[in-house]
Order: sequence, then structure tokens, then C-alpha cells
Amino acid sequence: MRTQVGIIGAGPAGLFLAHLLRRVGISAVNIESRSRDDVEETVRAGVLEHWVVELMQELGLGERMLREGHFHDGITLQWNRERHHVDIQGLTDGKRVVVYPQHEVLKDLIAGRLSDGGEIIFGVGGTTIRGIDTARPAIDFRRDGTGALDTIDCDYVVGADGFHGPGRQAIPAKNRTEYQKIYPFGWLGILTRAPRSWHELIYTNQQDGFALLSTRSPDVQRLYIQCDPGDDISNWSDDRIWGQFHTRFGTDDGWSLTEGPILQKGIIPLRSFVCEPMQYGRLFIAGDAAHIVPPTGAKGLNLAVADVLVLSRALDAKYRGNSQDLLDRYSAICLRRVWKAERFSWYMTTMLHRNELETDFEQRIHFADLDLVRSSQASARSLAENYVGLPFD
Ligand code: RFL
Ligand code: PHB
Repeated sequence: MRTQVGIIGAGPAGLFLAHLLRRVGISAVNIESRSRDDVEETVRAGVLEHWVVELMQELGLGERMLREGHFHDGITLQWNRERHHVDIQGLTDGKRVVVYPQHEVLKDLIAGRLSDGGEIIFGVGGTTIRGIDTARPAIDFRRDGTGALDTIDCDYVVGADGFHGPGRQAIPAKNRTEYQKIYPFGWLGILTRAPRSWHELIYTNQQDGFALLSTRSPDVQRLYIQCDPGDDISNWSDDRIWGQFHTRFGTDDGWSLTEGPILQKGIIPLRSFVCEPMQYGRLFIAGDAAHIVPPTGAKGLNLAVADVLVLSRALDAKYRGNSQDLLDRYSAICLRRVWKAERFSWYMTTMLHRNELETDFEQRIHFADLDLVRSSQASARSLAENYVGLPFD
């Protein structure tokens, strides 16, 4: 088959790109190794930056998000058993984030794409990228995992295939540099059927470490605690998990956390990672394929959308005005935003977690950082601007 842009992956990066390209009349096909059900059911991110919310609306995909998403005008930070509200809306000229789960975003993007006549081929296997240093690149794959061999002949290949996909590996090792930091802690995340305990997200650094209270719907809540990344989830009984949540969210003002049955639990490691550059020949990589942030800053999904917004503009300039300049600068433009998001995610992570490899001195510095957000408007504004989404420069 033949299309202008062959996209590997139907996650946030791949699907937003397909919609953005359609808007400017460029054809694209997505191939995806997982089934549609799997893509639509995997629980991941929750927080959309203000401009992503606007973009969903511009693309005609915002109706359900506006109805079911939760608009937040701030977040709560907690340490020393005390809570502090960061007034994101007040500190950023009225901007807000929306908590609308990634798999709901993906359902809307997939339904929208298919109803526009777009093609997403789910359940493929053996994805191979060819000819990215020629004018005729191609993607080979097998339908239904191991079925008939098929090929997408295209002008450009986009690796929107996550951290473990083949996209990044297709850039010759000698042409890329990878920067990485692995944290000595992970997150244990649960979904619980319980009513909301607090009106906004709570990020806490308290005795035993970090915890985060987030939401999915009025009766399903998402909570995380810092844990050993190598720990086995079978070591965490429901009682032990709730015990830790009560300790880490504990205050002295009579507030209590609402418990419910745990529907799902799992442990994820935390890492920071950047691949430079994000392009080679006619291959462009976007989203988690090119960079990973620890989830403490809620940036991963948003960065993936930022990359493909830049890429769609560059491809538009190429097809419409025959200008190569933006395409040549794709990686450089993206990396400016990527490194700022890496910095913010690292700052939130180090400030909010207990790290046994750090000295007590460093721990004290993190509490000073938290106290600065409480006492200095400049500090609070910096956090708010980053959290809600930096302007594109
Ligand atoms: P994805 O979502 O991994 O999608 C890549 C897709 O490519 C497919 N694929 C292939 N397809 C065909 N052939 C192959 N060979 C393929 N190999 C892979 C995969 O099946 C997959 O469907 O990457 P993308 O599109 O770059 O999107 C990135 C985001 O998913 C990720 O950054 C966020 O989920 C990160 N994240 C968060 N981001 C936020 O912005 N806000 C948050 O609040 C937030 N919370 C989180 C998070 C990630 C988490 N986990 C599980 C790591 C919370 C958690 C717990
Ligand atoms: C989530 O709701 O899953 C979530 C929210 C905020 C984060 C990370 C994850 O920083």
C-alpha cells in the first residue's frame, strides 16, 4: 500500500499525528502491534495540559473530554502533614489542566480517525523499517501478528512506537546519543472503586516517601505510592497498600482517605531518558520512542503531542511550500521543549521522593524547595507554568 506518511504506533503520538496530518490534507496510515481493545484499556496517564485540551477541541475530538474530564484549577502539595494549594489558574492567567485518562483520549482518537475514513491496522507483527536514507522508505509488517507480509511505501516514516519499539533503533547507533537517569524507586499504582477523597490531585512527600492521589471518574480513583522498583506486587496486600496510603496522606485536621475495593495494581520503574537527535534521513521519532520522563510531572503524553504538532507543521511546510527547513530542524525544535520537561519532571521527582542514596542534607534541600513553592510567588509560578504546559517558543 502507498501513503505519504507511514506511522508506527497508535498511541497518543501516532494517533494525534494522523489527525493533525489529515487537517492539512496529508495522507497517513498507522500500524499498531496491539489489539484495539488492548490500546483502549491500558491505564496510563491522566493529566492533559491546557493547550492539549484546546487541540482536542480544535480537532473536533473534545466533546466527551469536556463532558467527562475534570478541570483542575490547582494541585495540592503536602509535607510535614500539612497541605498547600498551588493556584495554577491564578498563577498562569487562567489556564487549567484536565484530568481525562489516556485510554479515554485514545478511544476518542481511534473512533474519530476511523469515522474520517483513516486507516489503523491493529495487531501487526514483525514491523521492519527500510530505506530511511533513500527517497523511498518503507515499513514491512505482518497482518495479524504472523500473517501475510505487507508493505507501506511512503515518503516519510514516523516511529511513534513507544520506548520499546523499533523506531529509535533504526537510527544508526553511531548517529545517536542517549542520555538516561534511572531512579532508585518505582511507583505502585492502584485503581480503586471509591468516591473522591479530595477535590484536586495531592502530591505528598511524607514519612516513608511519595504518594499521589488522582482520579479517573466520580467513583474510580487512581493512587500511587513510591516503592522499591524491584519489588513484587504479590508482597503488597490490599491492607498493606491502604496502610501506606493512610500514613502518607495523613493530616492532623480530621480528613480521612476514602477506601474501596482495589480493581487493579502494578509497579512501574521510573526513568528519565532522551535520544538525540530525533530524526535520521526520512525517519522521525516522536513521544516515548524518543524520550521518557518520570510521571511525577505528568508530562509524558503531553510531550508526545507536542512532538507531533511540530512534525505536522514541518510536513505541511514541506508538502505545501516545498520548504525543507522545518523538517530539518524538527529534532532541534522538539528537544528545546523536551529538555525543559525533563528538568521539570526531575525536579518534581527529586523534590517529592525519599531517596536512600541521598544524604540528609539533600533531603532537607527538597523540603526547602517545597517551602519555597509555599512562600515565594516566583517559585509557585514557575511550578504552575511548567505544570499547565509551557508556551511553544
Ligand atoms: P505509547 O503510548 O507507548 O504508544 C506507542 C504505541 O506503539 C505500539 N508499538 C508498535 N506498533 C507497531 N509495531 C511495533 N513494532 C510497535 N512497537 C510498539 C505500542 O503498542 C503502543 O501502542 O507511546 P506515545 O504515543 O509516545 O505516548 C506516550 C505516553 O503513552 C506516555 O508518555 C504517558 O502515558 C506517560 N504518563 C503520563 N503522561 C502524562 O502526560 N501525564 C500523566 O499524568 C502521565 N502519567 C504516564 C503516567 C505513564 C505511566 N506509565 C505506565 C509509564 C502514569 C503512568 C503510570
Ligand atoms: C494519573 O492520574 O495517572 C497521574 C496524575 C498525575 C501524575 C501522574 C499520573 O503526575
